[in-house]
Amino acid sequence: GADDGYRLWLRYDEIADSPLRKSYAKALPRVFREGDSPQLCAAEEELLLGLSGLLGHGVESTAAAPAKGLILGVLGRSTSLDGLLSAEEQASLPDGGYALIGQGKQFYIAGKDDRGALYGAFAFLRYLQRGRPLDDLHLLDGPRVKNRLLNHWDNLDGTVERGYAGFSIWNWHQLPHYLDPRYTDYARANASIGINGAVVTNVNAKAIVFRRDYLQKAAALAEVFRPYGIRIYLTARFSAPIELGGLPTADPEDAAVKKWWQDKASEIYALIPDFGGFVVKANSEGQPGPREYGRTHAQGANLLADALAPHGGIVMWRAFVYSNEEPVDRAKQAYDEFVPLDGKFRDNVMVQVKNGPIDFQPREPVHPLFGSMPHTPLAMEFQITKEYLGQGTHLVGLGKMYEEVLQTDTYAEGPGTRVADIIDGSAYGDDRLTAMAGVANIGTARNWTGNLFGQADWYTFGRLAWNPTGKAEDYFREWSQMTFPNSPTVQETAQNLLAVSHEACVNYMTPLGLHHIMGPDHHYGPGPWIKDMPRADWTSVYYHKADAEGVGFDRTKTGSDALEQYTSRFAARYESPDSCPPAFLLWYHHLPWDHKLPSGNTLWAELCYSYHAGATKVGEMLKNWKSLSGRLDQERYESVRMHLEIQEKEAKWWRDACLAYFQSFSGMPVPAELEKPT
Ligand code: GCW
Repeated sequence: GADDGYRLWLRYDEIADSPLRKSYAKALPRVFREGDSPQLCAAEEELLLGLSGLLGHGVESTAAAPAKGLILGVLGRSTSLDGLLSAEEQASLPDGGYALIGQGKQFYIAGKDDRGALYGAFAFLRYLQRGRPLDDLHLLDGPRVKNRLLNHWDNLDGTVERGYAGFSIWNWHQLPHYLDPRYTDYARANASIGINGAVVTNVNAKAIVFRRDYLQKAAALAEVFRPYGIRIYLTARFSAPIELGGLPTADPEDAAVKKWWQDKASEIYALIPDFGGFVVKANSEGQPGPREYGRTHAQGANLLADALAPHGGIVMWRAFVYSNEEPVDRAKQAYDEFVPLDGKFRDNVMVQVKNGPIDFQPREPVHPLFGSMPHTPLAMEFQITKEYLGQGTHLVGLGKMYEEVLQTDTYAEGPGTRVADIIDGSAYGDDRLTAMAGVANIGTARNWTGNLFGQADWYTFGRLAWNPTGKAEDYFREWSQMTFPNSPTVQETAQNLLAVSHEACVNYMTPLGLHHIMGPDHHYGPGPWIKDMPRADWTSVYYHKADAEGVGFDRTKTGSDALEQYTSRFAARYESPDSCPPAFLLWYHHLPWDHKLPSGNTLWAELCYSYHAGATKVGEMLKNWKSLSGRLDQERYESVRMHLEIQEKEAKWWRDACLAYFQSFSGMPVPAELEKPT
């Protein structure tokens, strides 16, 4: 039948393999929940929904522990779980952790706490959705990062900044009394991948969200989220004390300003007792901030942190700042501004850092702040929405990019200090405050993300926030199995598309370390020629610096020396053009067009081969998808096919536009074998 993708990866279609289905049905005739917290009740409800769907018949709950069936509870509180785990095992579970255990004819979902039970229920269902055997079930898991958040860049008027899946799902006009069932499904989907926080407003914030009626609306959302273990957060506009409070200043050292924020925090917590805290973009791209009063980012962050601290809230202060003055190298600015502040933030402040030093480019080196602020907890900010990666139309599995970043060795505490180790706190032996945030790609589109494969980016982000050392391919497999159940062929193809697409995108957009050469403002399509913008660092020519001699941004000692912001072990890999990995060559070096690469090709020829390889790969992706015609529902098949047709056309557009532009400088011919029309 028609399938609009609304159910995401929580489809719960009846399992087609009937021996498998029957074996599950035999093992799981009923469900018993011991305890009645809202999270346990939500977990049980999900189990009944999921089991009934997967098994093809109603599964019921019972009032006492069954001799045969599924038992759900919280360790230390539900007596039916007593003795289930060894003391050692139990102690190894972090908050939010769970155990899935099979013992004789009973199966247990044992949460370390209420949230853990909920995550365990979703993990158990995932197990069945993936057709895994129930024999000898003994699985312990828990989150390695404490705060796993979606950042919605959603405006109160319903538009979404850099959103490509329709409008905001938050209907502020109808809140707090009308609760769209979609809010519950949103919470279920997030809980299923362990997301435990939602920042529902744009970082380009409006003060009005702190007005009482808006806080009541936010409180209504918080109530829907609560059974699913999700806390609500809001973005704080730094000048709110002026705009909303009528004060003459927002100076963080002003007593009346401090009082205004304290009162506001108390008002918020009276309405939302588990309110998460504030995310702040200050003194960046026109947003107000402490610098206007000659104060530092630390003083600004601490003002809000002090207001939230008595209630247990946190501040996530963004490091995405760059000054109004024209910089020599924008990539260096956040580091210069924040490193001197290391150790000056309150205990409940995190600095939230984008994965790379420029801005969510198809590929960037890791941000130099990772590993450079040992006394400040750093939160990772990834983009799930694909602002610079083909937006709503291109299929680009972001998981590979997340993994590349998280696995990068910063050498900050010696070899083996991966970004993942900094994010989960293990690098410095301090995991009191850890976080990963993803800028959401969700909107009112019937399938939530517009592009069906955008669902995979949401899914993979959540799984990696839970375990930043995880492997993207494992999560691609899970998503594909759950999204296209009952068809291994479709699953394999989907998994493969996710695995190859990021590299393909980098190749047809910005190979060899090129960056920021897209169309202006909207950031869609090629625009290497862009040179007239209000700021030099919003142009393309600022970044590629192509001329008759060569191309690339010299960030070594002879140039901006951005490499100096990294550890010397890290920098050593990139310093010399001869040993610099080709993927970052033009990020760090300005090189002649005829520079010889290890492959034996000239730089110009390598650029041509890379652009062509990217476009060719998209052609293969389309062909592979088309081979699935008839193997899945027409609606999802067609939707992906049409998007891939666009992507194929636009990959060639990127290739041809960029090569023609760069050729006007290099004056060199495109290698003959690439000249065949495609
Ligand atoms: O990526 C850029 C976007 C802006 C965004 C900004 C930021 C929310 O183009 O739209 O604003 O980054 O992250 O603050």
